[in-house]
Amino acid sequence: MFAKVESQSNGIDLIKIDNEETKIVFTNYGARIVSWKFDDNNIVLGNVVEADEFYQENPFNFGATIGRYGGRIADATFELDGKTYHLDKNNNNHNIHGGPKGLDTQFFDYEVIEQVGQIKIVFTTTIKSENDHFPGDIDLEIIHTYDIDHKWTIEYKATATEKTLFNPMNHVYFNLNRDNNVIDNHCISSSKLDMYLLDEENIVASLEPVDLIHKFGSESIQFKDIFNSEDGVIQEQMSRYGGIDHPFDIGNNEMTVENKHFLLKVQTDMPNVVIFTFNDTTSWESDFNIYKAHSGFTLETQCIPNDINLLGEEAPSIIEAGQPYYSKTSYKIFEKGKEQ
Ligand code: G6D
Repeated sequence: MFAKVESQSNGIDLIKIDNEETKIVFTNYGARIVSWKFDDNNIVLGNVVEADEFYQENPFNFGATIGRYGGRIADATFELDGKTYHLDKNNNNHNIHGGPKGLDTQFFDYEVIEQVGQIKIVFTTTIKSENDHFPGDIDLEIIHTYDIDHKWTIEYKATATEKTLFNPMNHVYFNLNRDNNVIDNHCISSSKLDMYLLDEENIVASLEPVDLIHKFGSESIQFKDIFNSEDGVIQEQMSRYGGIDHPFDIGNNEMTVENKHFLLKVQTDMPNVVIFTFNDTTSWESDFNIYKAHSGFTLETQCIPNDINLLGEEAPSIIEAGQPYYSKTSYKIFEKGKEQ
């Protein structure tokens, strides 16, 4: 197992890790994952060859670290300790993914650490209140670790100068199909799959989620069965969004997604997973845009978006000044029919 760094233009470095059967690539631009291959099969969406042009244009946040706040904050406004904060509106009337100067647009410092059986890349930056208008600056370390049994782990370590919101996640899109065809055939599984419903503008409408395991009578559900559900409530949501763009509660902090070739296991200490099935790919006018609806799906491990407006002082995304923050998510890929 070894790592090498390749510099492209625009300050973009690619950090390429080779673990024989699998290969994974990260970049300092947005501390993002660019590529993950099992033999010749791309299991994530990205562009290694023209990363320096592709990522600065791509509006879909491919593989990026998202923060300081993942998802939408309704009306780009929230209250904390009696003070009202106004954020940039970069999604209709709302703030999404931390605003236009979010972590996905930042160049990170980084260090590559090669250890026995694993390689770590430690990315560091400071999130500045003057850039995103949330209270407080945050010193942030994001550690991507790749280990010999094909597991990618992301750890977030942060400390804020003031009480603030912090809700980071990674916006990687997976596609486990060998032919990269749409992900409708993938199955999601967990001991709990409770889906929160959204209003007309993608904002969580109620804190009473729909129990999909109960609705479908199984802990393992194909995306296409959700997309084509005849259940009135689910059907309304699917036709509004063209697929899934919803937060979930999962069971025992883990879930899997699989097709007939691969199984992806996700473990997280974050309270929710937002699943987004890349429902509308048309907004990017570029020769790079080769994507159709459902070309991939995300598993954004985070606190429920807009938690501050839904839960006030109880919002899990609130962090206190000077108190170390830590969270961890891992994604492990298995090729079916092989012992690992
Ligand atoms: C997120 O939930 C959102 C989507 O609505 C958005 O389009 C995407 O990021 C870029 O997953």
